[in-house]
Amino acid sequence: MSDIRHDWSGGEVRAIHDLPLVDLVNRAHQTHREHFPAGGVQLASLLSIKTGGCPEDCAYCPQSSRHGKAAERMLAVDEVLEAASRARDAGANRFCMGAAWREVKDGQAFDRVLDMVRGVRGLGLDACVTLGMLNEDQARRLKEAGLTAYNHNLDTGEEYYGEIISTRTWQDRLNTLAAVRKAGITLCCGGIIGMGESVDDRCSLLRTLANMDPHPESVPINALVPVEGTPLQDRKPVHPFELTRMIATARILMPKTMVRLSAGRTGLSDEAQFLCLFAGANSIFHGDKLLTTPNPGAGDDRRLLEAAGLRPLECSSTNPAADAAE
Ligand code: SAM
Ligand code: DTB
Ligand code: SF4
Repeated sequence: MSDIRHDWSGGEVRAIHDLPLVDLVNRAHQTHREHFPAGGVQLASLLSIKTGGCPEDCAYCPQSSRHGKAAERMLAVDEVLEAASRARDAGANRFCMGAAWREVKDGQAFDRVLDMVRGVRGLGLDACVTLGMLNEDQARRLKEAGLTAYNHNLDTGEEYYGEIISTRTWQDRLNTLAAVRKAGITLCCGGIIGMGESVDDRCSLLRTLANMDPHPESVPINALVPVEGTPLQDRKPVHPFELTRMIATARILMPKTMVRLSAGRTGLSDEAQFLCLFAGANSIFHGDKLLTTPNPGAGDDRRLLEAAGLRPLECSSTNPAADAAE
């Protein structure tokens, strides 16, 4: 069994990341097999419950009001539960809801989110939300409503963070993550590659995540989706091997974590996606839309999984690795 460690040095992380690709992928795949049932991929579904008009200035994000996206109305609980039910019928067992908020504010909108969480859990699905910053009391109320996971990404390494976001600090991000942990909600925390960061910045992000104790239960690895109107609109796509390296390194550093091949799949061939899944990713977003940008269709995913000999992973609420290990 691989050791679960929380004391990785920068040099160690970089050395793993830079292994010959064939060795890196082999080691990551072995680690994956020690901790998870072979061939399982969790399907998660995403829904934007409140789109656009966000006061933050995240350079990658189409939903910032600075990048031209006007605010839309918040969805009603019924609309969300209908979408969740369709997602469940399509094979998803985790339903993630995102709001373009800087932070959670107490009041009607938050109460509605709590109802959505209760409803999604009532359908037998894991429920994850991403609502921006929150405090301990708000985290406690989400936990009481049955929330499985809270998504709050660090996005990039601490050293590069200031190039991407100026309206909130790295420490703000960590404070929210601590509030989520304190409430007993599982953490979903990852980042994006392809924003002009260096390999050291990527390794720095992975090191921060891997030195958390416990590790985040879920680490989404996104490839930037360059959206017109954002400062990063002209960024060139990363090579699929770079994404593979990021995923494989995450798998080795955090053996029991769900590593999610997240945004950016529409730009990847079947072969590239297969490589990422072989190198330790064990979840994808299923459904033809992420929050505001396109994602491969359900038919494409079905064909890919079938051709690769992969099957939707039946896991709910708990991370399957938690049972398999220790
Ligand atoms: N407003 C909340 C927040 O920032 O925490 C939640 C929603 S925000 C859209 C969730 C995450 O989506 C971001 O942290 C970022 O990692 C990811 N994301 C947003 N736009 C993206 C893009 N164009 N490409 C890849 N990932 C993106
Ligand atoms: C995450 O890391 N990726 C998802 C989820 N967490 C919320 C969001 C990706 C958004 C991609 C851009 C868009 O569709 O707006
Ligand atoms: Fe707002 Fe979240 Fe987009 Fe940043 S990533 S602009 S906080 S919606």
